[in-house]
Amino acid sequence: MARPLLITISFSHFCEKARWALEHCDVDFEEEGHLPLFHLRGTKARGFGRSTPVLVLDKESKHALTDSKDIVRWADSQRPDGQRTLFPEAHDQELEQWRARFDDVLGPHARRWAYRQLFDRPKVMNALFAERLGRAGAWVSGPFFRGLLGRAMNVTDKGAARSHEKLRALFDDVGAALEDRPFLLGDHFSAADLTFASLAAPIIGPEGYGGPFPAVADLSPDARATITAFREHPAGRHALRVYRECR
Ligand SMILES: N[C@@H](CCC(=O)N[C@@H](CS)C(=O)NCC(=O)O)C(=O)O
Repeated sequence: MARPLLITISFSHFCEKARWALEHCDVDFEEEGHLPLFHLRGTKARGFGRSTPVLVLDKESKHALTDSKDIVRWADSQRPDGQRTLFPEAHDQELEQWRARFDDVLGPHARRWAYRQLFDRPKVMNALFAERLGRAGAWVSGPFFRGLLGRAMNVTDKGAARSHEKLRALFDDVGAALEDRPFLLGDHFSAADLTFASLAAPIIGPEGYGGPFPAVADLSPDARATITAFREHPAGRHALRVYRECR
């Protein structure tokens, strides 16, 4: 079989989740990274829906996985030793509950809060986009992208404040669950920790993030203070530790 192709928005945290799982399970794959909007050339134009990540398993038959959770599960089934360590059977239900909350709440709210901070600092956002568009291209297209992404995700002050609240509540629940165990499902690293840490990345800025990442030091003082608070929260400390030890 040819190497699977991972189509991404390079800096997306949902794509980081898929990338981390594939690397963790020693899958040999190729990545095709895009900027938002341009990603449609990789996804929609080829008949793979809109969103990233997409993992193309067979280019001829167009067999592909179009959701990050399915890519994580598939990656775990490909381990050379046959051990499915990311999905411990005994914890099926618990894992599914965490996964759904991380995918449905943490991922979208962390993204909206982070975009709000980027919109406040066009220079930081442009640096991310300049990697592919060049500096001039990023400056010229900046307002267009802010308008487009802002409308798509309702990136407003009010929206970001609501996201912040949701994130704090979720972090409190994760922190409480970790009071008596080193990992979310017990003694071992699993898809729950991987999903949590990758989707929390936009609000903690972990070292070892597998895609491009905004310059946290150049964000507003308020944004940096919030990131520091998330990093120091027991749940944030867990995500940072998991990045250090398991990424
Ligand atoms: N449920 C999807 C969500 C992925 C998602 O939200 N991807 C975003 C990037 S973070 C995306 O590609 N958005 C662009 C679009 O939908 O056009 C998954 O887990 O794969």
